[in-house]
Amino acid sequence: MEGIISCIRHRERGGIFVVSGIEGGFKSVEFRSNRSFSVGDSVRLDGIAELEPASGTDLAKSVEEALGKKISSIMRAEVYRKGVEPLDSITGRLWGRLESAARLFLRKLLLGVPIVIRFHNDADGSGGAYSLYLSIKELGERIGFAPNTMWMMNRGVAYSSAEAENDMLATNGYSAIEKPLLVIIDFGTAAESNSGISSAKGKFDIIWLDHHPMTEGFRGTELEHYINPWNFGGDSSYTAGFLASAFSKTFSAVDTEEYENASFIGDYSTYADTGARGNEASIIFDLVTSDVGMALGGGRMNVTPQEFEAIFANEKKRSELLRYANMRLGEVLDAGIESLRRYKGRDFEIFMLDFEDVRSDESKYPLPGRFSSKLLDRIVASGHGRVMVIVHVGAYLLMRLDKELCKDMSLLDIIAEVKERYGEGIEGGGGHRCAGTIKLRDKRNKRGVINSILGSLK
Ligand SMILES: [Mn+2]
Repeated sequence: MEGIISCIRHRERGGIFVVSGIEGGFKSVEFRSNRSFSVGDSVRLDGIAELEPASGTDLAKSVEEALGKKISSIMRAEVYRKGVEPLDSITGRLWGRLESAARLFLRKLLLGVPIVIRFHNDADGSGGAYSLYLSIKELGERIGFAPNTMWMMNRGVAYSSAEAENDMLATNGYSAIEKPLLVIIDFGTAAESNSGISSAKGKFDIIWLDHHPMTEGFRGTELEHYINPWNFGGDSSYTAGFLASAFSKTFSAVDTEEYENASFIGDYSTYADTGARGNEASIIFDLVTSDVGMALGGGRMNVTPQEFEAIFANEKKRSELLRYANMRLGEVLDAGIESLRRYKGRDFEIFMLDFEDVRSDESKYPLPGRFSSKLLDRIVASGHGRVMVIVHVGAYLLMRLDKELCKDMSLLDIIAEVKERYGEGIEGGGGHRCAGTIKLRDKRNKRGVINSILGSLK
């Protein structure tokens, strides 16, 4: 096969080369050699034995043409439909944007250019990453290529410059024919991410799939491939996990319904179907991403879709994790209910909890965000209507509104008011209408901020 070197993974001597060439159409293969080549070099690959310089002057051009044809042949024409409205209408409106992002994605994937896929550490973000993983895998079985994907779990909802640094480091060992790609799933749509965006912008092409309401001053919307259902008549219920799944449906028809539902369930979406498959996956995604060390072994900080796949395939491990998650969640909720403080709102009840009263040293699961939602469920199930929950831990305030109260009130307004009132004292804040977080710059101001919120709700 004749082709060009499209990516090099540098080693001490020689490297691992991705050769993108033509053999009855576009094809890319990985090849190890101790010879030295540069990105863009024309080469001839004879069997698996040798990589030789080649001199086809128009080789780069022919490879490019073949690549374009290959991508067009992979892309699926039909819009992904679930038979659910208004979900399908929103998908229909953003489909063109998903398609153009997918063309970029496939280009990088087929050329072996590094792709960093960063996902939020919850069921929604993980469900999206997992659907995308399954789709890439299916495509690989169908056409064969040398993918260069790196999966990164993102702790928290900001893409800060620390994360950008990390992603740049991860791709530093590679030289590629074009910029690496960064894919963001389910986080980062707030001004706190601006520094990460400006660091990453020069080094990466970026595809950003999120469903958080955009906060003022967020600069990610300027990116060519920033896709958010809020811009297409949708809202937070159209989860990022589902968006990532729809994205992968532009090039693969692999069944990801279970993981779409896991993302709906995890994010309390109105599209969640608690009677269908997805509940267990949702719990496992949440547990593993809350406490990777506990689920996968000491010292671990990251989890990949391959590891989720191994858990799903291992019945013993799977049920062990589910049992543990249920037991742990039950314990922490029982303790939480015991330690609640009650306040009166205008025409609703406010329940507040200091998370320090219930957390344990032995496990990070459940994380306070997931816990706050479950605590709200528990309170509502015990017969309370129109409820607000505030859980505070360290410099964080996590707030939840039950469905009824959320019809009349939005946490985004409360967060905006607090930001306005405390200015620089608030490091960040955002979320959704019924679920939101405020991060203070100094946790010593927490009592004051809480009192001011309670005061404004009287
Ligand atoms: Mn989400």
